[in-house]
Order: sequence, then structure tokens, then C-alpha cells
Amino acid sequence: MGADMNTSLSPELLRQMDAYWRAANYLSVGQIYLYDNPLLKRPLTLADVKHMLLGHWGTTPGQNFIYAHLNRIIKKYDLDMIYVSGPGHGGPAVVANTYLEGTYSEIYPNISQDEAGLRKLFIQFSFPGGIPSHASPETPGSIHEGGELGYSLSHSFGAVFDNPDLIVACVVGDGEAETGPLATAWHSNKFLNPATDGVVLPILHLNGYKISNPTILARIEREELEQLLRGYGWTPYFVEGHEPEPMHQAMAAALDTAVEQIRKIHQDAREHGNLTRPRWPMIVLNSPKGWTGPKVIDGLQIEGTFRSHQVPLSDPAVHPEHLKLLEDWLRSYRPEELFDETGRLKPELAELAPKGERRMGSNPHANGGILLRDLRMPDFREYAQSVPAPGSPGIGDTHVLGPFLRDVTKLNAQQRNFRVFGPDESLSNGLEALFKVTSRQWDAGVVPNDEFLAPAGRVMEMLSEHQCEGWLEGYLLTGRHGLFNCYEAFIHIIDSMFNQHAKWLKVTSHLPWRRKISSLNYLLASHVWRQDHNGFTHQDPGFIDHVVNKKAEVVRVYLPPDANCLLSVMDHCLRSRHYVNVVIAGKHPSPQWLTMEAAVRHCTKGIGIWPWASNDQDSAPDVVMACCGDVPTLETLAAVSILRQHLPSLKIRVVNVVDLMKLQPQSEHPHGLSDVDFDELFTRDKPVIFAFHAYPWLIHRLTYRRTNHDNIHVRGYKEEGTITTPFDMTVLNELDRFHLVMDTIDRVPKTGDKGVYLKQQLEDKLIEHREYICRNGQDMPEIRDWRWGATQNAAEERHPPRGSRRAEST
Ligand SMILES: Cc1ncc(C[n+]2csc(CCOP(=O)(O)OP(=O)(O)O)c2C)c(N)n1
Repeated sequence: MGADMNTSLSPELLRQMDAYWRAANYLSVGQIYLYDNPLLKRPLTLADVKHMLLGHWGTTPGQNFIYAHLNRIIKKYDLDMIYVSGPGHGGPAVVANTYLEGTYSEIYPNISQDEAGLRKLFIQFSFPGGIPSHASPETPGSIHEGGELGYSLSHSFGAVFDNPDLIVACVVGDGEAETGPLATAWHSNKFLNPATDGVVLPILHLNGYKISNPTILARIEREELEQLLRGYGWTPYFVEGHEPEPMHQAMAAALDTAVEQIRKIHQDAREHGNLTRPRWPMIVLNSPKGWTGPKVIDGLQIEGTFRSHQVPLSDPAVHPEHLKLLEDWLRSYRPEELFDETGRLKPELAELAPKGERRMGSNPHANGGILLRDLRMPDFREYAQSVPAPGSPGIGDTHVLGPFLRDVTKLNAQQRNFRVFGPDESLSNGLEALFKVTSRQWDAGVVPNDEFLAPAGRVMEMLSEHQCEGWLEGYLLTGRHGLFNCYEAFIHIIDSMFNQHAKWLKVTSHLPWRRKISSLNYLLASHVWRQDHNGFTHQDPGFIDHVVNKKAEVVRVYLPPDANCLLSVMDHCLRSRHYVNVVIAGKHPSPQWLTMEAAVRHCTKGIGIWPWASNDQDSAPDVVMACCGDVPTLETLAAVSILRQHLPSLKIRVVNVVDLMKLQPQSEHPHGLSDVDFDELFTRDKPVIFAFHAYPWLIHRLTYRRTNHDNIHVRGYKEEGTITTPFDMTVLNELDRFHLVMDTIDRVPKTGDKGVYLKQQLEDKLIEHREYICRNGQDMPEIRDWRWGATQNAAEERHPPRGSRRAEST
């Protein structure tokens, strides 16, 4: 469908808009090529051209065209709008436009609006010590670098949730549209509430090519493309051609139509209560790749082909004939008509840009930390699980967290700045309490027997981890708070998105004008050790291996051993800024270890000795039993109880780790223990039997510089998985209590013959275990019914440790 053509730009406005577009194109080519002579006041020479020619021209003129037209509708309708550049490699366009509108020089006064500033603007682009070639964090108005393609639409939707007046103009590359995340992101329109959320205006940039291939969407019938987009629930308006004049008219008409349609939808929803899912407008801009650039070079067609993707003219030092072509290209924009003698954009053109915060480079939504407000937080201590003694039964740690999150949701309902995201798993992950106060936001059909679906809700669920991640990132980047709950194994799906977000956080934390945003919080419930009915496909604890690759200043990893620790950790994470927090917690009933007061102390320190489980108070330990994660903690304590019952003279120290980064040296991570503190906990020379939630090598990686590293023996997940009993999962990976005890016997000579006999007994136990589970389909009663303290108390009565009191939960 073409837009109805009742808009027409006056000849004067058309001339000015075309001049503005030419100015942006000129600045873009200048950034890619020019080292000097920024206004072409003299003939171009080799010395005026950069040595390294880097950047992406192909997408840039189209994006410049879009930006100029968005400026017009922002002014005409007084829109609150930001720009997301899906093909963010069109960095020259965004930089050029924010420079033309004035925001660039306000943030970077050194890049002034004169000839000297122009020269610096050109030099800095893709230059050592300068700026990257994408819509990077350094670019004013950007919330989306677009280096890794695919996330523009989901970021845009995340930005408009709970921002009723915001419109995100989202340029989607037709190549980008082939990625999985982008393909599914069209469905975001089923989650948008027209009354309380803003709007995303997708602009599919159908320039026909990727790096060296055509795009699929450009090579299907026009009718098929229209059907596809309509099938996704959009109303597409096509703007097609290459002659600037009719293209300006068509784009202006399409944008006017789209904005008027958006206004009508808002009026229907906001004044007449009609929340029926609208068919939101979108635009398809079908224009040549490398538009206005060189047509033919060395006999090959450039404009309108894949060859314009990067730098169409190669180095004139190598191809001297290209120097003239470059000069002709630059002069084709007639810079002398655009900039005055001093290098400043002519006033009648500068007038075309919106003013103040209406400029897309200055819109506060694109520097979300400015708008960020603290969450209203309930006191997490009030949600404590009662722990009369260590080992008391629990209901499943995330089920205890649920009511806390419910009340965070409730307390911030009015502020509308907190959402929980997840791919259909909030219930499965034990967060059912949320639905006491909110629903899953859903603007598609609803039938009887559906549960917790409503046009407005704080929970966002779509079965796409990419979408959940992208929405949440967009939500955070525009100054709000949130949590992503996910199965541990499938969070890997967004490994790469995490990478990009962590990079964004790292770079922005060093840009003084960028304010800190709320942390990206992952709750990985349904973890590797308890995938009882799913088995091997669902068993993968490797996300944290991936996460710790990122800069220490950005990432945090927490493995709370029980519910009270989980509450304390989550409270901390929700208050934190500019991190990625990964929290791994179980949802199945499991023993609880610490009272709330003890949990707060333990989590504040992040690591510590559990004195009630240790018996080395009056001497040096013979062995340190370390644990990290809920299941490893359980198995370690069960192992300790066996050791203390059978080898009572053995001195055991139990160390629990909540904050994984405590293990790294202080020089590597701000949370890292000093070497002195580490040596005090883990000793300088005693064996450490370390039971770990994830792949064991991560612990070695984190501790390899520690004094006692050679004595640290880690047991963790070894890629042995299947559908089996919970205890058998630990046995398959040799993380179970029996293997931990046998390991201790092997490594502590003092256990002597008694140890040898015990080891044999435990080997028999493992055989018995195997036979039992294969016969009965569940764990042996002594495993299922094991309680900390039961054997312990009996053993202590026989051999009371000197000066120790009964185990208490402190
Ligand atoms: C996920 C991802 N895969 C591959 C690339 C490498 N890449 C950079 S640009 C590009 C082509 C993009 O085509 P399109 O989205 O149509 O952008 P445009 O034609 O406007 O440059 C590719 C494949 C990338 N940046 N991200």
C-alpha cells in the first residue's frame, strides 16, 4: 500500500529537506574518507584522504534520508521520538545527523560547528583514538549499537513499554530482518498496550543487499512481502524509488499517514478504552543501496548493488584515478550551498532540526540513566524462610523469592518501572506469586481457560529468549528496572546478546555524559541439577563460564545456597546499577541452612566459613570442604556429616561461596578476596575439596593464582546428564557426598586405615544406590530423608568436639 498522497512538501521545504539530506550525506562521506580539506575549499589532494578507509556507505544515505524526514514529523507533531539504527554500521549517518542538529558539539565541544570541528569530526571516525564506525555508545541518542544485527526491534519495544508518549523510529535492515531475533520481533506488536505503552514505528530499509548477497525480502514478490508484514500484524506503507524529489514527497506522505494513524489508535485506546490490538503502521523504504554514491567504478555498477556496502572507492594512493571520482562525489552534494564560510550549517537548514530535547540525539530516553528512579523496595527480611536449625526443610528457594518479587511489582505498579521477563517460565521457575498482583501483558486473543493474560501486566512472556533479552535491555537502557527469569540451560541462547550488553555497559561507564542504568538481572532457576523430567538437553551450567569473560567491572555471579540467601542477593541486585548480575537458584524443596540474619551476614561477605558445620575451631583444619551452589552445598554438608560420624578426629572446615567473584584475586575483580583473606579461609597448604555448581574448570580459572591452588580439587558438572533421580545426577558427575568423602580420604593421609574401610563402604553404597534407583525409580530413603544434624548429633554425642556447642544456624 502506498501512503495516501494528501501530504505534499512545499517546493521550498522540499528543497531545504533535500539540502539537509545532502549535508548529512556529505558529512558521511567526509567521515569515511577525509583527513583534511573538510569543506573542499581547495582541490582534493592525496594528503586530504585518510590512509585507512573504513566504514559502511551502503546503508548510510538511506538512513540520512530517514533521519531528515523524522526531524520533520517531530517538529510538525511535536513528537517525543528516538532513533534506533538496526544496521548500526551506518554510524556515519547517526553521527552526521546528531552533528547537524547540534547535540554532538554540545556533548563533545571539541567537535565544534565550524571548519576545525568538521575536520576533527571527519578524522575521528574509525580512527585510532577516535570513535567506532557504528551507532556506538559514544553516539548521542543511541541506545543500540547495531554492530551485531538482529536486536533493533526488540530493543525498540523494550524502550516503549511504559513510555506512553515515546515513539521509537526503528530502522530494520533487510539483511538484519533475516536473523532469528529480528524475524520473531515483529510479533512484539501483540504485547503492546496502546493505552499505556508508546509506539514503535519500524522502517524496513529495503535497500536490497547485504555485504555481498541480495536480501530475501527484496527478492520475493512485493505482494508476498506485503502479505508477510500484514501477517505479522502490521500495516505497511511503501516508499519506493530513487529520484529524490518524488521520494521526499512519498516519504513525507507515508510518515504523516503513519503518525496520524498512531494518533487515531491512541485516541481510540486512551479516550474510548478500545484496547483491541491495532494493526500498527510501518514503513518499507525501498531505495538503492549506496544511494547518491558513485554509480559505476572501474566498469562495475556500484549504486544500487551490494558493492556499495562498505567503501565504494578504494584508496586513491593505490588507484590515483579514484581521487577525482571521490572529489566529484563529494562535490555532488554542493557543500558550498550547505555550509557557510566558517563551516557552519546554513541557518535555514539548521532550522529544520527539532529543538532541545526533541532532537533525537538529545532525547533523555536515549540516556536512560537520567530518567532512572530507584525502585520502591519491600524489606526482604520480611519474606524470610524460618530456619530453626540448619537443614530445616524448605519449599523451594524461588518459591520463597516469589512473594518478594510480587511485592516489588506491587510497590512499583504506579511508577510503572519494573517488569519481569521470561520465555513462558515464570510459573515453572517458581514465581507464581507474581500473578497474585499482576498478569502477563498480552494483546492477542484470549479464550476461556487462559490464565493471567491481560492487556496490561508486569510480566512479559514470549517463547523467545532473544525477545525477552532484547525487550529487557531496551527497558533498562531507557531508565527502568527488570529481571529475566530463564532456564539455566537455555540462557545460552542469548550469550551473544549478553556480550553486546556487557560491552555497552563497559563503554558507557567511561563516558561521563552517560548516566548509569539499572543492572541486567538474570534469575536462572530450573538449573542443571534438577532437570528431573527434562534430562540432558536441559542440563547446562555453562552460561557463567561465558559471563566471567567479560570485564570484572561489569559482571557479578551469585549462587545463593538457600532461600534466605537468595532473598538477600536479589535485594542487592535489584538495587545495583550498571552490572550484569547472574543469580542461580533452585526451585525444588531443599534444606535451608541460614536464618535471615545469618544469610544477610553471609551474603554481605559473599564467602565464609560455616562454623556450625565445621569442627576445626580449636586447631588447623585437615581439609577444607568448599561449596558453591545449592545442590553442591547439600552434598558437601552430607559428606561432612559422614566424615564427622566416621572419622571424628578429622578437622574439617566448611567454606560456602555465594559471590563467585570472591575467588578471583583483588587485582582482577573488585569483589576478589585479598590473598591474605583467601589464604586464611582456604589455608596455604591443606587439601580443598570444592563442590561446584557448574563446570569445574571455572573454579581453577578463578583461583589459579592463589597460594593453595595446587591443592584445590574441584568437582562439578562433567557433562553427564540424563533423566534420572536428583541424587543420581550428582553421582553421575561425581559431585555426590560419597565421592566427596572418598576424595577427602584419598587426599588426607591422616584418615588412615579407617578411611580405607570407609571408602570401601561408600563404594558399596554407590553400587547399592545404582541398583536401588533402577529398581525403584527414586533415591534411597537414606538419601531422600537425610537431614543435617541427625547423624551429626549422634556422632557429637559420642565424640563432642572440644569447646563446640551444638550446631546452630548462625
Ligand atoms: C549477527 C550478525 N551477523 C553478521 C554480521 C556481519 N554483517 C555486517 S553488515 C551485514 C549486512 C547487513 O545487511 P542489512 O541489514 O541489509 O544492512 P544494510 O544493507 O543496510 O547495510 C552483515 C551480514 C553482523 N554484523 N551481525
